Amino acid sequence: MRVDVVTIFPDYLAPLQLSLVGKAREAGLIDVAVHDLREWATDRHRTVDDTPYGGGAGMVMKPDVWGAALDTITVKPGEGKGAADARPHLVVPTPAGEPFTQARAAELSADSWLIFACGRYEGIDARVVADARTRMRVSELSIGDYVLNGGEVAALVMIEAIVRLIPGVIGNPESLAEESHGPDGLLEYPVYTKPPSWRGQDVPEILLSGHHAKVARWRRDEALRLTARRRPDLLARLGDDALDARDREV
Ligand code: 6GU
Repeated sequence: MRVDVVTIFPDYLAPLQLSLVGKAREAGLIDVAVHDLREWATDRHRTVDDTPYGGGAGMVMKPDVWGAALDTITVKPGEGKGAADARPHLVVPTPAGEPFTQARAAELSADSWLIFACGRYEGIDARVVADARTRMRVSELSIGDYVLNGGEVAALVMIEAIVRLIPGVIGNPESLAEESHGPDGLLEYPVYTKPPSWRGQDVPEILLSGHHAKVARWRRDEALRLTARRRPDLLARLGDDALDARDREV
């Protein structure tokens, strides 16, 4: 997968060199490039924003600068960088976007080329997304119901969630099946390691029993209870066949 990030704060994306995403880069599973939007500004002050039509507070990012940036990054194969068979999917982090979920992360992890357009200020001139839609897939996505100062941190969040789903990035793919927001739609059950007793708290007896079926049942019960308590919205969204009669007793 190729990942391009366009931002006026390239340093904000430094964590992409680290840890899981950094290792995926080193292993050649992903190719990440971070671009400074100001490279496409044309005036002496490298201006990227201007006052909003219709008035109001704040500044709006200029369409001509964003248009030039996206044109350069997506030049046709043969003319420049774009991988020959790849079609870009433009992701625009915005608090006004559709929810970024584990399902969205999984879909995006199958794409061969993602471009993250990080806006600052009051946002990017709306014509940039409209114009991009004429030649590429575009998703405007939000990571949650709160406001950040810009799309950079949201892009980091999304890239980490997406990249760990690319085959080969996570050592043991079974660890993806049992985590929160995994295939069963439940939050993850609590986990324990040694010692068996710590500060007066004992590891639940059943986990020491070696009885695999009972352990599995206990974990499912705990996952169901936790989800009902913390995220009743997730339980309500499960399909009719997701819970059996035994689950419904919990
Ligand atoms: Cl994706 N961007 C910004 N700027 N703020 C956010 C967000 C994204 N998601 C939640 N808040």
